[in-house]
Amino acid sequence: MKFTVATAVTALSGTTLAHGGVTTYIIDGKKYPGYDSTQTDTEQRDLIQRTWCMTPLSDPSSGTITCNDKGTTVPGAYHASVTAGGTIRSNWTSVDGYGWPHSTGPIVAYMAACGDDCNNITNTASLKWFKIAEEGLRDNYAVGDYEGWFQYDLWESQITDHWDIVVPKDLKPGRYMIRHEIIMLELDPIQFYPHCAALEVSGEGELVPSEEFLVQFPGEYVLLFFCFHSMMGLAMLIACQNYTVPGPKVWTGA
Ligand SMILES: [Cu+2]
Repeated sequence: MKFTVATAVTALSGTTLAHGGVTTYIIDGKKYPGYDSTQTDTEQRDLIQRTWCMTPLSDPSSGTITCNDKGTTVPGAYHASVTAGGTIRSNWTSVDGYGWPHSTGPIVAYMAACGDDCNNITNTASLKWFKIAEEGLRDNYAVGDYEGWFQYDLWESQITDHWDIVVPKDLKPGRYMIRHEIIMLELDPIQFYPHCAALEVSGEGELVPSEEFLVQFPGEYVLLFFCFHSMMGLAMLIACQNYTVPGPKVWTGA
């Protein structure tokens, strides 16, 4: 039975053009359009999101793993205001306007302190990220069972078209980059979909994460451990009942 599920995963997701990303944010109730990766010839302006390419990324040691390719700011780039404790909604769609095209693998979100201005940062590899949210494999599912993943809920917007996360309520105010990422495990090689945007956090918080929570991209991900490297093939993924979401522990501020 489980083999049937895996075959279906491949059949659903195997089209080469089925890629996408975060196309809209809703932050503290306000809507922010994302970069349109289908319109690379026209100049886009006044976005919080950095530029990205619809071609998926498969090398976590590349500089593009941080904020996608090219991961640059557009003219007029600014910071979205959010209160610590406020909600950030990311809408995930394919570039052709349909729902998210993949089903299997985790979704994560990181933040990094920017200093004075996130949009002045050109070397995103220098940022120190802390994880604020993750959705891994649900209990009693194997890696190859697509219903075991929140990513499946996003697949073709069947169950939802967005992921809501909360900015840690005790986080010290300031300017922060947010990095959302879906990791797609059902094809070989696996694919990474990172997206960065600039935030201005307000509130009464006084905390920042300690060193043990901070990581850098590239650097944090290595295609090594069991159930992460899809070279093992879907049969191995199906057999694997445990999946640890890569990266550090989530920092809640508590
Ligand atoms: Cu894709």
